[in-house]
Amino acid sequence: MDFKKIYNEKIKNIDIYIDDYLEKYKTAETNISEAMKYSVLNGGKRLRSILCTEVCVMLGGKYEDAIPFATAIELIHAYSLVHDDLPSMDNSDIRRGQLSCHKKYGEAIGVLCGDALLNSAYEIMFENCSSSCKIKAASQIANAAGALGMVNGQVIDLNIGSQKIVDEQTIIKLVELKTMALIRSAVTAGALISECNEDVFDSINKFAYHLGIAFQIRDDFEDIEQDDTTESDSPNFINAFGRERATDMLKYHSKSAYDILIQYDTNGFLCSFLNFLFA
Ligand code: GRG
Repeated sequence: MDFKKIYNEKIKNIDIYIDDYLEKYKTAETNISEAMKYSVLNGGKRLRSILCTEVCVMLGGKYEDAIPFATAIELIHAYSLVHDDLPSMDNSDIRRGQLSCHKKYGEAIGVLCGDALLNSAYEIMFENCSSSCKIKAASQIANAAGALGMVNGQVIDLNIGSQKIVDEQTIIKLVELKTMALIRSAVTAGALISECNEDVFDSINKFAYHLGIAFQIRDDFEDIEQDDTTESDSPNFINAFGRERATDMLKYHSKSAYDILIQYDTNGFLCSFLNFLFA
């Protein structure tokens, strides 16, 4: 399998779908629709949306049923990045190698663009909630993004403030909420939409847990490598657990995710995707 080619095609298909969906906001006749497109279609791995559609298809569901929900998750992810970059949060000028939304359009539009993206995610889910499984998937996605999920993770992160080192429990909780919740909901939404049985759902849910943790540890290592330093300013797996334990944890969680996935992944795409993420 030419993984890179297939992966790029999947990204392209998702981007076309998102681009088409966001067209309707052009009728706003302000620059909000431009800011929305700018913030979503500016690159990114499309990890969450690909997980949602591919898990659904892998478990016997239809791509067409999953893609609106995959789009919603990608819109929520983009909103979180736009707001995370704001001066009151991470104050970042660059996102995905380009000016962050508020740097390009101003801070007020940055706030409003995040709001609009989040609402557009709910719009597309409502428009497509044509079965009880899809309603359940939408509910899990909303829960993962909200005050018991990603938003709370961000609050914990803000409360940690400038402390470089925090205890292991806090790091795990932070990651479970800030990073893993949305990734997990992408996977579980895909599984719910496929209408798989409960045993398969439970197993796929465990896969998502291991994947979410592994993904954040990998991101922490990447941050350190990019900054060309041995230590990051913010608390992460490496300064909480030490390099060696963090490496072991990365191996353990990525292997655990793989071992579950391989039982279901008949066409091999998602296993290759994991290899690509954790190579
Ligand atoms: C503002 C409510 C709110 C939440 C912000 C997503 C987030 C929470 C903060 C961004 C900072 C960060 C490092 C979060 C951890 C999750 C993570 C690794 C995000 C980046 O996800 P990727 O690598 O990004 O999938 P791309 O650009 O590939 O889509």
